[in-house]
Amino acid sequence: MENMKLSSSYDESQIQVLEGLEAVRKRPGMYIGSTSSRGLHHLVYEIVANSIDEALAGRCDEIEIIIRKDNSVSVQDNGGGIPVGIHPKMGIPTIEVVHTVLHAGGKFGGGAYTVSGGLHGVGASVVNALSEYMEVEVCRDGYMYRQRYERGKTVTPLEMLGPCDRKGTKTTFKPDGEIFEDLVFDFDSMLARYREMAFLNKGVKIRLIDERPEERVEKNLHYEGGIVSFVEYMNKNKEVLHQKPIYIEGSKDGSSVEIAMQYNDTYVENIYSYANNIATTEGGTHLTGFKTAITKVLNDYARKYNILKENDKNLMGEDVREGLAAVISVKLEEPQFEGQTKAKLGNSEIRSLVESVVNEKLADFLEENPLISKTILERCITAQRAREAARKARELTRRKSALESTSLPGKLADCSEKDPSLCEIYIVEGDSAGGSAKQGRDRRFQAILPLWGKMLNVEKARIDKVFNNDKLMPVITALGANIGDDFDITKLRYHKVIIMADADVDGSHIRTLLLTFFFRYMRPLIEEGHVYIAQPPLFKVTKGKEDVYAFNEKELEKIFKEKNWKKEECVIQRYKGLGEMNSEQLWETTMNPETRTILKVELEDAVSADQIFTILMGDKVEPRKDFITEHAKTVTNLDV
Ligand code: 28F
Repeated sequence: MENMKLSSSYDESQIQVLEGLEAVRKRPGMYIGSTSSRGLHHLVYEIVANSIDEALAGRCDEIEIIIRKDNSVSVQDNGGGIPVGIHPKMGIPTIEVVHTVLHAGGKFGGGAYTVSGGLHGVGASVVNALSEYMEVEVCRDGYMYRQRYERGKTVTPLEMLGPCDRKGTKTTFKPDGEIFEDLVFDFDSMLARYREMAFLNKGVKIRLIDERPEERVEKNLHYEGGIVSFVEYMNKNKEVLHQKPIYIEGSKDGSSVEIAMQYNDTYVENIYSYANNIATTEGGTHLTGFKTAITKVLNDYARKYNILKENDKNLMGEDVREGLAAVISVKLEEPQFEGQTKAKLGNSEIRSLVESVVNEKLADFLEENPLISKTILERCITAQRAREAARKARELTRRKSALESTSLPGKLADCSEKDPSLCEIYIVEGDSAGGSAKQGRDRRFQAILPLWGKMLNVEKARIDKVFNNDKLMPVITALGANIGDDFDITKLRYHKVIIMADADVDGSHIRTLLLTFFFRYMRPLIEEGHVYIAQPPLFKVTKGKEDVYAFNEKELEKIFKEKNWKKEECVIQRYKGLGEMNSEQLWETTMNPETRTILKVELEDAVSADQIFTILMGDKVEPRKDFITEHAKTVTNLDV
């Protein structure tokens, strides 16, 4: 009888299994967000998350991720190994349940097993369903086992391969070309991701290997300092106000919080928050608790020691966060993720936990380190004064614009269309290019803003300087969405903001400065994909009556080959700047949506973007030299 029951429940669950994974293949977006490059990378993340769970359970300290030549990926850990015994409810090996039953982790592991969890917490079965094949090898209890699946279906029963003296799990999978739009893994974004993982899980050694290039690349990511190392890494090209990051931790009722923070001499606030190792880019209760508490603690200290005098106003949040690099990592049993992208922590108990831990321990730190406290508070007070100055500058601009008949900048040649989603603005450096752009554009939906005057390096300036800068103010008013904390993307007047500059050193300088400005003061503009770089051609090739344009030397060669033209029979013109093109040529090559190429500026990873802008625009010369030399190398390699 008992046997009968077992086998009948086996059948039922098998049917359920197939339906489950079929559903994943039918609607992959529901489980991994999308089938774009992002979804593809999410597969690896889901598998690595299982290894991280093993690390959190104290059974694993090494994880290796290998990208193979055929774009399959292997992930291996030295954890306990996925159990292989027959699952009491399902009547098949547990490892098979884990890989073929949807939500196996939550359903069968008691729910609380995972704390690292992927964005959607769906695990190995989803990755399996979306893979051409998956092979899992487990070492445990002295033996090695293996099982293979294809598109979610078991194709070989669990095999026992022989004795094995290690422990752990190795999963190899190849994402399914029938599902994903893009099958190529991006090493740099994976490096950033797993470096972050290594910071958040101190002591865990993550090795990331790329076998695709001729010379394989191997990165070892291992930080005994955890999030303290993370903050040091964030500040590595910056001058810091105190040598060691401040580290605070505490826990209560099964939840824990860890914070590392260090001030640098820039005006930028960089706070990264995580819940169960998941980046909470929309913030949440842990971040709110942290912000409230540091503002209170610093004000209390400043009052107590008379750094703020009786008639002085309290420091505001933005004053105490200027130049602050910080990481907040909380771990909790039942995280509630809210918000548009489910990247905002909602648990209210975490707010009070973070607040009380920071209130107590940051206050202790300040009392014990009076010199550091003094440096930090002086800096906060300078920030407070600058904020006051900025407010005055802003009021002045508001008053000024109220006097003028229109608040739009005089140099702007606006378009007639009023629906922002159809409008484009070209930001053009200089006079002559601005002129041809104005003549060449389609004035129905293309606006032109020529830039004038001295550019401000925003990396070295506070917001009050930005409001006083003749070059940036027109950009701010033309876009119509304000800046900094007041930035409001719903007010944006053009959904495509296109930077158009020459392909030379000056052009690249203006591009970098504008991008830095957008990154520091209008970040959502970049994050939501509104910023583009125009690609004017470098060459014009003329043969008889035919003109062809090329964006670089490679393309030039391609034209000769494809058209079967001899160089001697052609006129090759090399454009030194946009100004050399007449308005028709500019329209045809760079502005006509039918024929132009524009590059969308994308922000894959905020930590490295921050570092690159600091390197390019900051004070330290050495890192800039290193960066430029390194990139010069890449360029030579490309040319070879
Ligand atoms: C390369 C990917 O997936 N590693 C994993 C384990 C270890 C255990 C486990 C995994 C039990 C009932 C769910 C071992 N010993 N790497 C991995 N290592 N899963 S996944 O258990 C799974 C749960 O259903 C494990 C004791 N307990 C758990």
